[in-house]
Amino acid sequence: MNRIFTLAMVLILSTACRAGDHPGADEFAAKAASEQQLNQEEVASLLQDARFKQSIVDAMSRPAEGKPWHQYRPIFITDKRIRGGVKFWRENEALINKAAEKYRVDPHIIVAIIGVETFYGGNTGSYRVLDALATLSFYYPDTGNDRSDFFSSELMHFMVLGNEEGLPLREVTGSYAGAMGLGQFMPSSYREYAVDMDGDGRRDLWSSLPDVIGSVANYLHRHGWELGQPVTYPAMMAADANMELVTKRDFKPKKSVAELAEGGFTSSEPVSGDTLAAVARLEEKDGDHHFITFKNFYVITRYNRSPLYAMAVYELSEAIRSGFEQ
Ligand SMILES: [Ca+2]
Repeated sequence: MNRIFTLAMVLILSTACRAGDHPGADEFAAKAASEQQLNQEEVASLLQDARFKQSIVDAMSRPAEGKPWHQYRPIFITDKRIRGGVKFWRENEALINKAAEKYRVDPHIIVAIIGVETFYGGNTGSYRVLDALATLSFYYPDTGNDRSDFFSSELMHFMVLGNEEGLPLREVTGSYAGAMGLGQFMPSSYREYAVDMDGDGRRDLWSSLPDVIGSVANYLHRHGWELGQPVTYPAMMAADANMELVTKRDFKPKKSVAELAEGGFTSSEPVSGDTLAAVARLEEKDGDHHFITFKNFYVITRYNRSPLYAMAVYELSEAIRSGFEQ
């Protein structure tokens, strides 16, 4: 009896020295030490505390972006979210104007991003980021598109971010994908694009509104936002339009508006023929609708690749602007 107990203790103790039973965790901790000069034991200990969450795998297997536009749109374009945006803008007008001017970004887009991401801070996510990133690094679901390398890289950035910003890595919460704060920054974006707008020496994307607003503005700026330029216009499609022109994944504008018109997609609003653009297709109840999309639409897709996301941000921003200007 005693020997069995001792053997059990030895097994428990020897397990505790490893980076948990997560497949690949030991290699991750070794890599953190060799490539990022992090303390291998600390990283292993963090991974030991990371919990696999089936709910995260489930959420990743059925993203909202898999819905057609007519089902996706009502999630984000609601009276409540529009009114919330007008209120958020009015309450933080000086801050938003300051960030918009500094980073040359249209203010209503900053408000709309924060509105779509977290309902102006009302819902910043309740998953531990450590659990989310470890689950998606070590147990990525079989969706036909394995993104475990991406999440492993984000997990590494998260570990580094802990040192850089003094974040309590066991406590930080975020979305099921590990996005943090009011603007839902992934760890790599946090490190690269977050700014200390209130000048207290830290980049705090949870409780400093200047930092949050400045960071969202800087993110858009760094990805090439064009102040005052259009995001998208509805397109008229000719019966014999070249469907090859419809973008599937990458909305980087590559064709001129004149070329698109020649291919059967004409902007409903006047645009200079040499402006670069792309074509988006969104599924309404009555069938597909097409849109001419510009650089600014592409910049919004840097936040989230889905054209549904970009269109929701754009529509919300316009509704907030008209509410704000009333
Ligand atoms: Ca700060």
